[in-house]
Amino acid sequence: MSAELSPIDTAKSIAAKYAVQFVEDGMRVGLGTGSTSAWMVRYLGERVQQEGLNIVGVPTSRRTAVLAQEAGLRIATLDEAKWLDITIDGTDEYDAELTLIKGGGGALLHEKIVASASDRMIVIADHSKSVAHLGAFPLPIEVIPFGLQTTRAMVEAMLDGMDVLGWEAVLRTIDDQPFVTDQGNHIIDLHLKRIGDPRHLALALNQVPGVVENGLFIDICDMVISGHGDGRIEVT
Ligand code: ABF
Repeated sequence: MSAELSPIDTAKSIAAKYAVQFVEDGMRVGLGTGSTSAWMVRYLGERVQQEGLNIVGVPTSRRTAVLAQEAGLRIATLDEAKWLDITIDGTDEYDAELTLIKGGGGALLHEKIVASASDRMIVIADHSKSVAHLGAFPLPIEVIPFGLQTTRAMVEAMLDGMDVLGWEAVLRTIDDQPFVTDQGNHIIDLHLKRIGDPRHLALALNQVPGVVENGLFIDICDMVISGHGDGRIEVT
């Protein structure tokens, strides 16, 4: 563990540093959002400076776009890149099937689009994100502003028949106002405690009118690189 980093930051930074080795010259790279991804952007910038790598980054959020430019990375929109060679992003939970819960940072929509438009998706995380069953972390969904509370009620009604232990749907707020995503939508956090059938739930959620996307990433992640506070790395 580095002397000046806490165990959690050591875990995040070593996972991020390990992941950037998979980026090759000429690649189009999806850049994730969150504190672990911030380490990745920093290390990727260092590789570009030191090795003269010719890569282009596609940020998954405004926050990441700022970090990428500060790190000296060339960035482009997803439309300009068209398709990506690799995406490296964080997560809130991952299970043994590499199914993820993402969206704690409110960027799940762009993250899922970018990750799905990539030949390879690598997740970086501290090892606390590893779970036997998904759901302890509230599942974020992105919903449009129109009829927000009605959409929330329809989601809760749908959850009643699902293989979950909890049913509460909570509008995410910041400073007592609804959180607004980069896309101008809102986030509802679903407190499900345990998700028995992620595939069924993901399909049912996106059928509810007003729901744009959900934070379950299924069959998208190819590899998880997780770090421990003592310096160990696990690759799944
Ligand atoms: C982002 O990374 C989000 O989807 C997820 O919520 C977040 C995890 O944040 P951190 O890396 O700070 O734990 O991709």
